[in-house]
Amino acid sequence: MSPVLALSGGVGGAKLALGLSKVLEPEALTVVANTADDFEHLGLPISPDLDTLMYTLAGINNTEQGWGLEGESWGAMTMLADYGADTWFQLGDRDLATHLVRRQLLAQGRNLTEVTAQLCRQLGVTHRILPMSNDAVSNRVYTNKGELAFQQYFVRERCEPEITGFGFAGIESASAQPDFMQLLQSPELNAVIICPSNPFVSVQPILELAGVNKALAKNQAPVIAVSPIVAGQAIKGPTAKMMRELDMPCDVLSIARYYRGLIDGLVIDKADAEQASAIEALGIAVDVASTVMRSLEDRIGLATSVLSFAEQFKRG
Ligand code: FO1
Repeated sequence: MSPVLALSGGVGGAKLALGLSKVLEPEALTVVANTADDFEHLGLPISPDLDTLMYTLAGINNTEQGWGLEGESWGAMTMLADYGADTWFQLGDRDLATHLVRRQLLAQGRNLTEVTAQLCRQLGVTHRILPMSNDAVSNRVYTNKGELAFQQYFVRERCEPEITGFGFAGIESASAQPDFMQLLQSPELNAVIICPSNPFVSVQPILELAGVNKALAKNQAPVIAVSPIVAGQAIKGPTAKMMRELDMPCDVLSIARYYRGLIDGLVIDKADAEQASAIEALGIAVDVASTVMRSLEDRIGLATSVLSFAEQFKRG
């Protein structure tokens, strides 16, 4: 079965990745996770998007919170607060175990790909989840309160500062994960799906890794994005707020313009159908679908519809 490559951030991307994992065999799907949100906290290596994908595909994610694990307890955080330690970034007791194991494996000299593969194996995740790179890349958010690391902006400052731009520290010297690169260069690749993740801080770092854009352009496989914006709103997270602050109209046409030159097709929600012809005028094909994923059926339905849209671009 020809492989499909999904590029994903956290929550929204993981929902579609779960849908894709229900309709594609493990050997037919590779999910590449943004790791530019990663940072070190309390001496532990935090990989939010990798963990959100891993927990979601394992069926143990916290669906209400959007991140972390279901059935979590917070004893360690309470004790940390008693010590007067940093608690602005919350790690539940079970989640802490993931980070302790990741810390230990990295300290033994394994790279992030190997560590992720081991954690996934032990959680019974059979589809391949890869970090975009084994090297450290760090999202920098430029704001009216100065430059912030991503989690400082997102969690500590609750996305309140006004955005002026983004940077990706370490991107010039980081290499794209080798299996990801190999797949991008493979003539067997069937489709690339850009999940409905934040274009600026989740998808862009993946695209900016050396060689990725070039390989995407060269590969015959269609590149299909799913809009993270529905009816002028982001389903979750700060995408809509960022667009407004960057003076971009908060709509699907702006998403199309952002990905112009990269994507062959854009999947938009039924609520945005009236913008389809303006997007098509940019030379981007449009599929109108139900993109709001509330249930597992919604996730599977969107995955199925994205895959059949991609089929239409089959060349030769
Ligand atoms: N998001 C929060 O809003 N508050 C938190 O305390 C928090 C802790 C956390 C711990 C582990 C993890 O994997 C993710 C965590 N997240 C938390 C989510 C995360 O910061 C964001 O969802 C992503 O970085 C955005 O993609």
